[in-house]
Amino acid sequence: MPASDLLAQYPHRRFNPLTREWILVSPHRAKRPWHGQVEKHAEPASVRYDPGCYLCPGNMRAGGHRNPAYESTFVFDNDFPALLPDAQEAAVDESGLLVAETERGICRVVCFSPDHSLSVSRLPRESIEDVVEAWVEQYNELGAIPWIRSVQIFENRGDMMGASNPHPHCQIWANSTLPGELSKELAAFGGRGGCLLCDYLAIEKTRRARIVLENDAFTVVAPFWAVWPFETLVISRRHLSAMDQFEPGERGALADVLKRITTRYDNLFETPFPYTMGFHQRPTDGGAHDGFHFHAHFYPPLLRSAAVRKFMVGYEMLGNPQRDITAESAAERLGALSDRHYLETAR
Ligand code: H2U
Ligand code: ZN
Repeated sequence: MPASDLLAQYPHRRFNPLTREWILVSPHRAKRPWHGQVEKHAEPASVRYDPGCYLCPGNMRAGGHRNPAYESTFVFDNDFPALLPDAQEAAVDESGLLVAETERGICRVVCFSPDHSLSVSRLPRESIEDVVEAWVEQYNELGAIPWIRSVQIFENRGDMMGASNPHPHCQIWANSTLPGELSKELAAFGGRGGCLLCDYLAIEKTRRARIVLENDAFTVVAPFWAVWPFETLVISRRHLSAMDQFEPGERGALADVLKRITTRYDNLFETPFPYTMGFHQRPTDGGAHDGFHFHAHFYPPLLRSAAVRKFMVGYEMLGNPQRDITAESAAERLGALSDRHYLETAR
């Protein structure tokens, strides 16, 4: 039997070349009965304006700030920032065991639209392009601050992923040191002759077993080393290291793939599909980092229905991450879904 068929049947380890970590895949296990936690079926937000929402136009936020009557995107400094720009410098190091240092940073929130009821999957493409434009501006503006070395843009969608509010929005944390995931990836990109993701895309294009969707500028794959059941990786087809290198068509193309993958996610279990998504881009520490390849990760927790999620506990916390369905079967399911949102086809 070919090795790939055996891997589809038997427990095996897969290597993540971006983080240089292993994950355990147990394809035979997806059939087991489940008597664990059942999540409530989340309904999409129904009102376009919620007077109690701190992100809706014209409403009050914490600390007495009032949102303007914004009509497209709206960016503001997080009222409860995890990082502060003016933290006093201090460091301790006791025998290499008690090691700490102050960290400076800037945290912002980006509202995608004034419409409280929408999500990336349901926003018009042009509105998502406005969001991409806001991200590019923020990457440039924050990245230009001399002590900012990394600009992390991320969206938590849904209660299950800790989002505090259904109003479409994301966060940006820009800080003075490189976060762990970016550091691992940077080392992986630097440790190879050619570009890791250009080479990976070339392999995926010949096999096509894990490609979920693509357009002229971006390919979405269920990566070979995926950990979360329906995890995907959005990779620019052109080698570019950050959003500041987008050509005009690439902003629209990114909006297109983001809308399509989030629509398919919603369609999978006919539910507003929770996820954490975010971009990994070139550090803004002044280095060239030409070898870094721009991409986005989608980490969604759902496994078998709107109600059954994957838990990263037990062996995952103590050993290695583990998954029950293969990346190939996840790609096949996502690839077969429509680009038309289930709420729109129902009308
Ligand atoms: P999340 O939904 O991903 O938690 O993002 C919302 C952010 O909005 C969160 O980081 C901030 C929270 O600190 N926030 C404000 O800045 N002002 C408010 O009035 C409430 C929440
Ligand atoms: Zn709102």
